[in-house]
Amino acid sequence: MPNSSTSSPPPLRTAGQQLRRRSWAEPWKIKMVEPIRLTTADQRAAALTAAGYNTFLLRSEDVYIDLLTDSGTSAMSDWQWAGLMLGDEAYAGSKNFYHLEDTVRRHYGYRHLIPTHQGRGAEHILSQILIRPGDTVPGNMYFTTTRYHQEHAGARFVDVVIDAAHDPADPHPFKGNVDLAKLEHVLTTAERVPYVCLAATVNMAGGQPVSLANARAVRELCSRHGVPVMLDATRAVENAWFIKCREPGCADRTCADILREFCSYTDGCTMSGKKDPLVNIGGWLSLNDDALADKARNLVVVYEGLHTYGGMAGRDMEAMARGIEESVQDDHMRARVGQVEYLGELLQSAGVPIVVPVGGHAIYLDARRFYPDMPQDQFPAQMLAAELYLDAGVRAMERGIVSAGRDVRTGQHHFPKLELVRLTIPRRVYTQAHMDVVAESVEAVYHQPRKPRGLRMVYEPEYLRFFQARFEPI
Ligand code: PLI
Repeated sequence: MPNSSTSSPPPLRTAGQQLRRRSWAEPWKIKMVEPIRLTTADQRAAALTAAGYNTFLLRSEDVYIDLLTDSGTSAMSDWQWAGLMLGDEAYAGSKNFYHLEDTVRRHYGYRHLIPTHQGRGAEHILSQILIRPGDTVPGNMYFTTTRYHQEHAGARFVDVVIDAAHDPADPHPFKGNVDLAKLEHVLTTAERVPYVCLAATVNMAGGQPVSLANARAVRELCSRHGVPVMLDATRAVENAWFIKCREPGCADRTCADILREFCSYTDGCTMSGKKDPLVNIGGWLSLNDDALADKARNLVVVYEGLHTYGGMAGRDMEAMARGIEESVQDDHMRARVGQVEYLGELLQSAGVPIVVPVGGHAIYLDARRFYPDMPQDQFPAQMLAAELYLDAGVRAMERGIVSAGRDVRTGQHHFPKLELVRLTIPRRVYTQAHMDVVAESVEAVYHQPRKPRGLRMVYEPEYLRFFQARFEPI
């Protein structure tokens, strides 16, 4: 792959002292493959109609290149697969739990580990133990399941991310940053703020990072108000990589070192093990406060499983502990984020409108600029994801008005400024050639002269509607 701005090794000089472009490659080779198949246009049209124009409802066998999500879709290493054979499936006190606990303490730094089946399990427990009806939870942009659990526990979510995060073309290097003035306003005016929810990176803004300086400032502000900070650490290692590449004074530090400092500004975290930690299932809740951890352990046995497995098999905990070790290696992160940047560079050079700067786990297409005349309530991003699938069998995900859902108080659609389609890159799964095919397909859809008219929603589930909603073309 060609060098990119943030992930390149130092440029080499030839004898003539001219700068020479050097490529890099992934720090792994492939040991096992899974066949995938390209379908015909007619097959894809039939599959899309059967799926109600919702890419979540497609069968994966009908997908050629699956960029729906990076969640649980990573390829595990041989060392992780070997770990599966060492699963201690005791109901209580599995040795894999203690290995995981030790690994999380070492790399994330929190005192208590409460395992859960995946991220939303941790969000549920955290929301239940901290939130009281009528509370306000500020955060740097919403995430679907996180906000759902906050609202389900009776809170109102308030977005305190910087304005640049809502502008797909703003090149701010840390678009995930909290706007400290907005946060202070909430802290001083809201009746009760149980905690501040800090996500790193910010998924719905395009996988955008938070700077160390901003995390430190959030910590200081919250300490003055006596409010804890809870991190959504789902992609915090990717966030650490961006800090290394973009924040002054951090270039010579390791991701692992930056991660530790970042987490030290927070009081606990929810984690989806299905992202950074390179496993197909799993998650956890971490807390520093002993009494709060006790409360969480009391609840985890009701909803997830015993406090030493929380819904995971022993082998899953072992694979996750090993995945964490691999995820904090700089070489891994260089290749992981580098592949996303590679796709971003291809699309930008073809003039395709994407969110900039390119984020950590995905390329986000700006559906408004694909279909400038389509009203937002005709679901431009949902339509674009459908058109991408029709073109070459690439599966993407809507991240716009459908994902944003409805305001719990008024029942009206949320109308987010960002109307995006996410091309999410699973870790260690696809090659550079797959990225080339994706870029060519996106370019073809962008330039096609016939523009679709949009969609109408014909079935709307009550909760997290984007997963199962059905649509028809207008
Ligand atoms: O999918 P879970 O329940 O393991 O994790 C929920 C979750 C929490 N926070 C963040 C930032 C996420 O991205 C997240 C899950 N994300 C999914 C499924 C995604 O496709 O992005």
